Amino acid sequence: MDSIIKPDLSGFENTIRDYVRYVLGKPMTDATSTDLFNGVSSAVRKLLMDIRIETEQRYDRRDVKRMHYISMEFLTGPLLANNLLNMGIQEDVRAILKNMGLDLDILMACEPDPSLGNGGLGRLAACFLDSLASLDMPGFGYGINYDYGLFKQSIMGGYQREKPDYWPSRSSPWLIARSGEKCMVPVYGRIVDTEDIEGGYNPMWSEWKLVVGRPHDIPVVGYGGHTANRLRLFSAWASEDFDIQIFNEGDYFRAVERKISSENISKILYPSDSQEAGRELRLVQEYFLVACAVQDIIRIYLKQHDDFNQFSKKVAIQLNDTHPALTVAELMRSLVDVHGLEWDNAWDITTQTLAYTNHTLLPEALEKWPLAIVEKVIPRHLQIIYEINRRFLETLTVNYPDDPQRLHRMSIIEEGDEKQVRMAHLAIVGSHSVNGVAKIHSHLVKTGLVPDFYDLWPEKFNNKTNGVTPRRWLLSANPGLARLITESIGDKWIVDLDTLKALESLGRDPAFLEKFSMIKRENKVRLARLIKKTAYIDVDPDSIFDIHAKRIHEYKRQFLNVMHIIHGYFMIQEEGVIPTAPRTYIFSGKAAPGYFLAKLLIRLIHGVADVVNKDPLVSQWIKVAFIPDYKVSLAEIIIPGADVSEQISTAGMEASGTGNMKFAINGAVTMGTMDGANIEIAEAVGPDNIYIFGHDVEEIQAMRGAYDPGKILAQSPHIQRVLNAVNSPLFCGWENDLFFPLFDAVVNHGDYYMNLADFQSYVDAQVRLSGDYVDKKKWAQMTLLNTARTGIFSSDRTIREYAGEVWGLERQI
Ligand code: OAK
Repeated sequence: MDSIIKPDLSGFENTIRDYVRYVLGKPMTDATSTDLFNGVSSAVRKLLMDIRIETEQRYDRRDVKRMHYISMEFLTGPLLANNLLNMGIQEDVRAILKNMGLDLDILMACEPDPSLGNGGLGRLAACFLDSLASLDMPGFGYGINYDYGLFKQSIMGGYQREKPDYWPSRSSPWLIARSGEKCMVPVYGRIVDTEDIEGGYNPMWSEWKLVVGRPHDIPVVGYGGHTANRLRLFSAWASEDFDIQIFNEGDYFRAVERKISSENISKILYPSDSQEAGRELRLVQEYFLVACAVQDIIRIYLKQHDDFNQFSKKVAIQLNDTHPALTVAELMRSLVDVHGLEWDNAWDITTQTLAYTNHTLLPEALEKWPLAIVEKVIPRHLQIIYEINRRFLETLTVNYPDDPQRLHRMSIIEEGDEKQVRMAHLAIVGSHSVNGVAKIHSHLVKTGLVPDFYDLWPEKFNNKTNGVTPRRWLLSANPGLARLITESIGDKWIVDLDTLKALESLGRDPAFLEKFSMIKRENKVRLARLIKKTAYIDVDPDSIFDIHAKRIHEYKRQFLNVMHIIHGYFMIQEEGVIPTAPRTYIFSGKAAPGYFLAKLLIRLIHGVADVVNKDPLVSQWIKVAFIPDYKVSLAEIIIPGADVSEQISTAGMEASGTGNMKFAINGAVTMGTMDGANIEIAEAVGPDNIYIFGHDVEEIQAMRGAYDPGKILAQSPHIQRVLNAVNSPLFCGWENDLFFPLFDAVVNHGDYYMNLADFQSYVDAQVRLSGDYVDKKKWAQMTLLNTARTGIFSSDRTIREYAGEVWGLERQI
């Protein structure tokens, strides 16, 4: 590793003082903690800018290839701690502040989470940006500067309540407004000349309204402080020219209304995770992002080139799921309509530049846009999509002359009562690479999701197993463990996580194991304090901390977990069977505001918690807690405090998971199904260091159609007891039949997520786990091996794979 370049901190204190005095207009004595957080951040930002400018000059001088990661979500989490650690100055800054009578930890706690993402896909994008900068690679993010991020969750009477999350999108110290580089985005309007594109006509897209994209940059500094890339987020503004035109017509209110409606585009992040939003405004958002990004990318490219001959050699674009799939049409439009390239040339450039990552197999999350909406919002793009499809189907006719059914299946346009654009097909046709995010998932993309495309272009398909950044998820989130690791094996792990392997042999050293276990205990104490503060529940740090933290979704099977808790309750209550070890079941996660069953599940968790925690006997062995408002900053406390990581999705449904990796790296033992990256975690840690249960993908597939939960129910008095309790007043009190819909989905509607099929095997695995936990030495060794053997789940490894196999991106040290 190249040594850390520490920036010069001589002016640091003065910058803070100047900020408070000259930006905020206050004497230091009046500054609040938030003022001081902003002051410190602006001093850090100054250092970041020096690195950022040097980095850009280095890239320009070398005319490097750049990769642009286009994503509707970037879930960065708080940035101060991470920036300080990556620049290697956290302790120096702590000392400077201490000298000023300030406490860095208190100031860091003032930073709001920029929650510009829902979950997995958005957090992955943030980890990737950290890895790109840490690997000194020219990789940049493009996203939307939402005024409102993901809603804030509170719990009232056991129910989820949503409140808007108005984060300082216009005043965050990390955002640098780039007013000189705005993008003009035409939207709506109509086509007035529909002549054939090949005829050399430039069809007239007229009467569009113009929206302005204003870039705001967040610098992303890599570990070591050598490289700072940027995440560029666009805010939507009304075009002043256009408003003035209406204004001059005398219609002042219409001019203002139009301004407001344009600015709605970047107002709010859609809160549905793995579910299609299907609203016009969402399509406008997707297009707005893509149009701004493409314009910006081309502008940057043309600063150093006169034509497009080098474009795909200098530019790579990664589409984070299908949300930015309109890039295919927008890049074509730009190259053909704006820059005058021939269609075939433009198409070669487009496909050689673009690559697409799929993040879900769930049918309800696969984007399809009705033609009517696409035509209304972006009529010219629809024409281009038709033309792409026409040519694509033509080649298919050559490849599969007697197979019209196949053409139907593969067409970018889905026929039917309501014709729709299949965004995944558009992304696949327009890209040179298509990847899934874990081995099993990539296999299922090829064989289950789009087998026809795999048959046509097998070489396009590849796997890139996800990863997480060790800087945020170990160095920053778990300082105790990070320190112990560095003391024991040096600090190379921070940039080469595979070196954690060296910890394996220390498992034979009782003193080391003792230290390792003590750190987990301290992290559990820290988590217990959080639980007390947010859920008002006392929990015992010596009990097993069993954690299920992720979005609430039927396929993630929080219900199965709750069934197991209820089962444990009855075993103690009715059968006097005491568990081997006391356990605290900890849940955290948001439900999409419109997802009825997921929200009801949150209510059930609280109902069960109420009964269990109040029961004088049972509560000695089982406690249940729900931590509200799961977000990055809370995950950084929750994950290091876990003994057990619940990763129990129905096999075949979780594309990869990344929480599973964060838990394992922090020494939690996984209780999981053979799904997503759990399979690779099992491979890495070995069968003795993970609890695998339930049906695997093949078994689930074989069962579909013939699966009868009623049969399992009839044969299991335990399951009957659990489900009858769910459907009884026990957990809902006076709110009669409250949980019937959850009961009904499992008992009367086929149990689509197969909770019952996996129940017994889950219970058995949990019993085994409790038995192992009480063997302190064995447990400590297991957890150590989880940390030692999960180095491959660093996002540095993932980014190296993308860089080498998809992007052709090189280190620029
Ligand atoms: C969200 C909206 C639409 C499509 C996919 C998602 C999403 O967040 N998918 C998640 O992506 C993560 C990163 O690849 C995976 O680890 C999760 O398994 C997957 O659900």
